Amino acid sequence: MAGGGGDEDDGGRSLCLFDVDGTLTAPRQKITPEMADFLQALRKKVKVGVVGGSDFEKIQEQLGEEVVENYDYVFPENGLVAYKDGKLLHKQSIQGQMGEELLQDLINYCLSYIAKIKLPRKRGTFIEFRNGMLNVSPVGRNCSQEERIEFYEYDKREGIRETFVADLRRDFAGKGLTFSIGGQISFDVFPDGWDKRYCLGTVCEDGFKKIYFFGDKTMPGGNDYEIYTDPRTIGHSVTSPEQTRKLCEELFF
Ligand code: M1P
Repeated sequence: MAGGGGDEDDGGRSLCLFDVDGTLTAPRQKITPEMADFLQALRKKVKVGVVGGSDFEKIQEQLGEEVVENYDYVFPENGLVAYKDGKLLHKQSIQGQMGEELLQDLINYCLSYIAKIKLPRKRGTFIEFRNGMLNVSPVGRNCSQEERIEFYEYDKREGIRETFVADLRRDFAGKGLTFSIGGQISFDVFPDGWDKRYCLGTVCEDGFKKIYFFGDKTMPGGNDYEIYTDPRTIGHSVTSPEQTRKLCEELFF
């Protein structure tokens, strides 16, 4: 556990914030009906929000068409896009923050870097331009589920993403950019500070006594690390959706 405070429920003035991939669902897969029902039962005890690195379309694909109605807060792209009580609160723009010059330097760098890597397979959509971040995938986001797993295993052995990110950190040092490996086939690039802590700005205005956070990438370098260790949250590190559920049962039921 990271952060301050105890674990007992305090009667509705608590918020549980969940990462998505690896915490509520298997990576990039749909939530199970059991887990979805469990979260609705949890909503009777505390407010429930989700904060993912993915964009809104992917979170909706995984958590269901009615995601903004079914959760009190929905924070795609680390909270750079924010929904509360079914309504869109705000959207950030990466181009506005970074400026076209730096953005193009980064895109050009990534495309030429990818062009030079030989992989078992390459597909399409190597850069996904989102509201508040760029998502860069050496294999390409168009890969199939089998190709995704193949790349993930290859990357674990060869460190493709780790080397790519280390080179970017060296070559873009001092430019105010964060490079974060959160999933299986890609990494995210966003301005410093636009990590998952960004969503805390929104929820802290709502005066919760306790904000719990549950995530699986909580080690330094993981995309849950900053929010997990933030003093405003009570951080819990989990290894699977099953463990998330068990922990919440112990804490809130
Ligand atoms: O939520 C974690 C990550 O999920 C996806 O990663 P990948 O497709 O590589 O498994 C992406 O949406 C990524 O942006 C996100 O951080």
